Amino acid sequence: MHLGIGAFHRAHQAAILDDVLARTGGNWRSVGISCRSRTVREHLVPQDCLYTVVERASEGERLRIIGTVADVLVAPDDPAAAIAVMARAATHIISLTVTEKGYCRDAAGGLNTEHPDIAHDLAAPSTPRTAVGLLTEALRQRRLRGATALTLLSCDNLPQNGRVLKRVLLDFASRTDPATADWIERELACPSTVVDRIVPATTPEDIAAVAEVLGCCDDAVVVTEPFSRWTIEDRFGGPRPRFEVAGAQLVSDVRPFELAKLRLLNGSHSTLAYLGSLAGFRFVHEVIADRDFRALVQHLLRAELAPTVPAAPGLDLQAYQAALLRRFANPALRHQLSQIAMDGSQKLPQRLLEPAQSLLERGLPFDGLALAIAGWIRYALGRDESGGRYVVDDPLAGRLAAIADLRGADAEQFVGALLELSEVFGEPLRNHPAFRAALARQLQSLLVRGARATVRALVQQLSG
Ligand code: CS2
Repeated sequence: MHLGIGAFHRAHQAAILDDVLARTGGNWRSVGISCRSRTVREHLVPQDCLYTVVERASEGERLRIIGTVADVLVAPDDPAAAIAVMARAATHIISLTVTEKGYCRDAAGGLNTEHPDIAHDLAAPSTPRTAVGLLTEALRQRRLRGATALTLLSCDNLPQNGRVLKRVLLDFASRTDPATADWIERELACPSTVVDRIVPATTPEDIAAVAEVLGCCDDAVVVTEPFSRWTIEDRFGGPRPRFEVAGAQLVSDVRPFELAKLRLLNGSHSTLAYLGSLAGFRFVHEVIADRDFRALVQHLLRAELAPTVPAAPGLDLQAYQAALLRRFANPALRHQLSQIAMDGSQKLPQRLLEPAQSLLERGLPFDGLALAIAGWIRYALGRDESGGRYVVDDPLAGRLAAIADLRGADAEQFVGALLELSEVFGEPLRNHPAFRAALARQLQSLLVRGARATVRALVQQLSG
């Protein structure tokens, strides 16, 4: 089963499973569950759940048809049906891509019981709306049926995503059904995993281009890059496909790999998204082609992000940095900055704040990170550099808008108000005078001089 069958799952885990089956045979398939919209079901089911993955590089593209999806269910239409498939004994793995906000966590990392959908699910656990509610009900039914040996595989960009998942499930179950909470504690395997593949949202032009090549229309096309990596903590609760034959790394500890991915790739991505959007760019490859922005990302990778990642066998941080600069520059991908910019409040901590804190604790400079974080603050004000308004797509949008509307606020006041968001900024950073001052300085420059001039000034300062 896969919860959250969007483009990312189809281009990553489903394609890896397809490779495994091509190499080893076997009868693994997956049933996808949409947690919100019907679109994926409407696209996939009429085509027998077959779809094309287009791997685009500057030198050309490769098309593959993926055949591992057996069916797609739409949870809001029939939660009981989705739960029944998750609960049956033949389901050995339930993987998830529900995005950072799908875990509905509070500032302390536990379940946010005030989240309206969680409050709904706690009151009506047999007709849940959230991934947490759906899973807990499925686990309850499995427990009653005596079906064990289950693995949940979180594939979202969160540190220790398996632990995060287990914690919110335990918080939920302890309120609705303590016996299931005990079962989760004892029986359920939730290995952490690190996913690494860039998958821009599919556009109508992508669908039209693939139709030209295939000679038939595939409504469920996904576009991605040639690179793909999956690092999985080797701690399954039952049977599993041999993911390693398709290149997945099974390791005893994903921590160094997840820090490398979340900080170097995702941290640079968010930097490019906020500062690049402010500077008027639309796509990742356009920003990275700009000399100053590229120099900023190179500096961040080498001097402020890589030094916060511990060494590990099989982790070559230098090669990863070089590969990232090439991957970001891929002009065939057309990865929109607005896609990366969304949900910043959920993404910032693991991508930019934790590395900044790590540098601060060691007394090391963090100017690039301060600029990147100030870039998010500036972006969250919802006005471009000509004063035009845009929508800030974020679960905290209401609170961000209230801060943006503070009359006559200066950079220091905006920073002060943003640092009050305890879901985003943890204790040590919120009250750190050097951190606060560095953010205010960079934000002031972004407000007065704009993103391009501020990036250039920092790059010159760093090279001088
Ligand atoms: C991106 C990620 O949208 C975003 O926030 O940074 O989706 C990124 O492309 C993937 O994590 C790459 O694996």
